[in-house]
Amino acid sequence: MSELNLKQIAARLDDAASHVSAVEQIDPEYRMALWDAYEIQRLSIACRMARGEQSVGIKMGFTSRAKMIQMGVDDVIWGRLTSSMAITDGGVVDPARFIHPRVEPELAFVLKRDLYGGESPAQALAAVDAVAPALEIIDSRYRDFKFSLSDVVADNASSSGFVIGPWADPRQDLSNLGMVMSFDGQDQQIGSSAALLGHPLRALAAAARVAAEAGEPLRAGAIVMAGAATPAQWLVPGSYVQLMVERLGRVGFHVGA
Ligand code: 0L1
Ligand code: MG
Repeated sequence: MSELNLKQIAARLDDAASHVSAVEQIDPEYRMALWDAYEIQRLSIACRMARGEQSVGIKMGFTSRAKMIQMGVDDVIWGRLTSSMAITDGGVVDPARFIHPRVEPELAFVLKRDLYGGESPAQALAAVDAVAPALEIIDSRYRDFKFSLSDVVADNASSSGFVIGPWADPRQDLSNLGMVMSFDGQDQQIGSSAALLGHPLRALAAAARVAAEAGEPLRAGAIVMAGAATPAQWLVPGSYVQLMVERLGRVGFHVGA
């Protein structure tokens, strides 16, 4: 696909996100090469950077086996996090910012050292400053949340918002932490950190690999959203969304009415 075509599609997706307006799929027939889809993602995030947003890290998607099987893929996908996607813990999120938002329970890491890709999970841990409970708001820019693999990659892996709770020492057993996401105190999804590629540190090592492969290795200070422990839930206007992670604590946000 020509650079001009890729740029046009990137601008269309950026426009859909910034004007909160759904668009048709770009690759309904599954014909687009994945590297073209990642180039569209890069170009569409570049539009945000040109408006003053900063890169703050990356998000991992399809980190659970169940979601990989559902999508017919055998690797993770990833997207870029920018400063405007950050939501304060306990803050209010205006649902009008999104087309059809969903939320999913995750863990986040922040790095104290660069990662270059190829690290083992234990080596990746040595570069981590802290770990935290986190919630990701995903919002596909495609009509009816319907997409192919390259569609969703081009659309920044549906990344739209993230909320990070209290940072904790990462040198503890993260392998099987209970995670409960509730709306107004009612449990919605119950899972375990083991859903993240079997261990959240594997998701972190995978993040280091994909970022390095893209020529953008993860730097000290970068945030990594490590992937969802359960299926996502539609946001309910007026509700309070909370995630409780065993030993790590709570994170949450209010959804405006
Ligand atoms: O796990 C993820 O964050 C992938 C999000 C992309 C797929 C979706 O929108 O459900
Ligand atoms: Mg996610």
